Amino acid sequence: SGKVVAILGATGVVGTQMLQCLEERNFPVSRLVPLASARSRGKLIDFHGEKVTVQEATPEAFEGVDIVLGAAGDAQAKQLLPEAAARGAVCVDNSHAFRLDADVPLVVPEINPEDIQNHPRNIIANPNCATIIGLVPTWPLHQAAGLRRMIVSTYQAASGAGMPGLRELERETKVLADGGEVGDSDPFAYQLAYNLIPQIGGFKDDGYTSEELKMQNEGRKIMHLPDCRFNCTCVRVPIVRSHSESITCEFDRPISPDEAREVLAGAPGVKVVDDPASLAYPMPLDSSDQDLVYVGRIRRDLSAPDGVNALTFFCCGDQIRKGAATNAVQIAEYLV
Ligand code: 11C
Repeated sequence: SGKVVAILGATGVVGTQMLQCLEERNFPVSRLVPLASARSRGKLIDFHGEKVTVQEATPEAFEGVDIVLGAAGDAQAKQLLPEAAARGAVCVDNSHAFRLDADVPLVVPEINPEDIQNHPRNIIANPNCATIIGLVPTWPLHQAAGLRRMIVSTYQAASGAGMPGLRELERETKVLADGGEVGDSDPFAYQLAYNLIPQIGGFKDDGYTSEELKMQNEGRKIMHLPDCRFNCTCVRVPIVRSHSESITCEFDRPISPDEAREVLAGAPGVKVVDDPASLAYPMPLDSSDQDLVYVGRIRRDLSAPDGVNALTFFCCGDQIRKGAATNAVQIAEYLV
């Protein structure tokens, strides 16, 4: 017997991917309840070969629902998920709204699945996509050598900003190919095509953006490493999907690139693509529409004071899949 599963934000980039992940992974769904804003009410979506009608997301729509997969924004999540939880549903939420609340677990199943069990508010949070993609390969290295510090630069795809971001990159690319002018670049602050934008989210303390602080604050909570030090720079790049990250990790103990490759080869959720001789390294085109995080370019950090306790690597992962939908469905699998 399956579960009644609602998707809040079923028509967006992440919601659509959640539906596909539920199908692919044969999640036991007895009834699907796709929910969206009033604008999308009545739309038909395909699920396991049948048409299902999108309903307006109201508190009453969660009656009888067992599991909610949240793919809406912070405001909608804050307003509606407590209503769902009060009606007995367990919510796996992809928004930022609850991630740092002490009584809400924040989970990457490859890292801290044991945290799923304790969800007193019936809400479990899915981390930010750039956090998940960076931590999946970092965690097994931490287990091997003890993580002390992470320095991260991200290269984040347009679709990280949802359907509007995806459509805007497509529009700009076409306009420029036709010799036109881009004009306003909503939802981005500047033209993204043929450009890079070193700002994701709003500016906060010390000149860091909200996206950059998510890596630190969510990373510490997920890995249970409250003293781990982070320095992150997040950059939007004109890529359709799959976020990439250049990561330098400093450890308590020595770890060589060969040892790291061996550890990562046996780690869940990771695919090692690391053979410079044959020009094999992770690229976002290759990791798009895949659930694994690709990792390569693994090498010593030549700038590390002791020379042996730090590594640098490059990773790419589909932020709509592992960075959002797949991770949420994996958490839901633990609930059943
Ligand atoms: C981006 N990571 O690529 C962001 C989007 O906290 O879930 C997701 C923001 C979040 O723009």
